[in-house]
Amino acid sequence: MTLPMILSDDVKAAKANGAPIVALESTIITHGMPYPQNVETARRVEAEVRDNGATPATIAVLDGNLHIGLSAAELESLGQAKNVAKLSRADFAACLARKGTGATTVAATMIAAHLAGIHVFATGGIGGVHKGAEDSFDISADLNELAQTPVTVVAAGAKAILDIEKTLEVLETNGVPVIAFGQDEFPAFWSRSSGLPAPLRMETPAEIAESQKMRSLMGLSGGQLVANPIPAEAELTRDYLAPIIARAISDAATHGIAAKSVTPYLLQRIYELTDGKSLEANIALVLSNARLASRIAAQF
Ligand code: PSU
Ligand code: MN
Repeated sequence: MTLPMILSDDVKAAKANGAPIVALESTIITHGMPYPQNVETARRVEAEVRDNGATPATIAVLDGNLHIGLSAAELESLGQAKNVAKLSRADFAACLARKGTGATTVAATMIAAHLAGIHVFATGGIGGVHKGAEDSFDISADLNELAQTPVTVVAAGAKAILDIEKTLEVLETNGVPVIAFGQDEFPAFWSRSSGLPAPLRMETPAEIAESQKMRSLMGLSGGQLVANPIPAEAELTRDYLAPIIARAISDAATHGIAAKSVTPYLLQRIYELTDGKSLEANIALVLSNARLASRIAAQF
């Protein structure tokens, strides 16, 4: 038995030339944004990576094959598909073994990137500790993955739908470096500010890449979380979002939303309650993360 992994021609060429590659996830396409903005955004993110001198590798499982880099047609069909599995560490192998189709979360994308020898990955926001986790035990597998798989993940922090303070605590317990890019505060996805300091602050892509390499030299497992604040002009303020998030969370409770459905439900509800403004902000921050990730990838 061999691993059914297919590298796109672009990714193969980049690997052969030692050129920078940036991994991109697919759950943001299938579960994070509505069609057709999801496909349009995925294309723009890939273009942003190319414009910044790196090769994009969007990762997904299609009919039992692990694709590292998708064609335009594959991206389009994934973006339109219904009932696609949302894969994390727990169900990734089973999906491949049963020849299924699934979108990769941050955790699964990190695993795939590492298998393909890719060091840097750009996304929107990571999963984290949900509010009320003391009762629900809902803590994203993304945090555990950051602790064990050596990939640098560029995100805009953690969403304010999460308990950000507990998310930072779990990351610290698990030995994950959390690096705010160019500011002291840990950013909160749609907002530049979370009210909480980031454990580390860095100013350059070179420092970030060197820190990851140093971890490997020390034999430390795991990756790094780079928290890149959303561009100021695209930000939604914490004050504006706080009541909207509270409403979305209470609606989720009313409808009995649980487990894997929580994050997609909240994102969709916040999109409705902000008249689409949350999606515009989400697109702007993903593009900005793709840019920074490309600059970091160039340092590896
Ligand atoms: N951030 C976004 N949109 C998303 C997600 C994150 O801007 O759709 C996805 C990522 O794939 C992340 C997942 O890994 O949500 C976290 O889900 P959960 O909370 O169920 O672990
Ligand atoms: Mn969860």
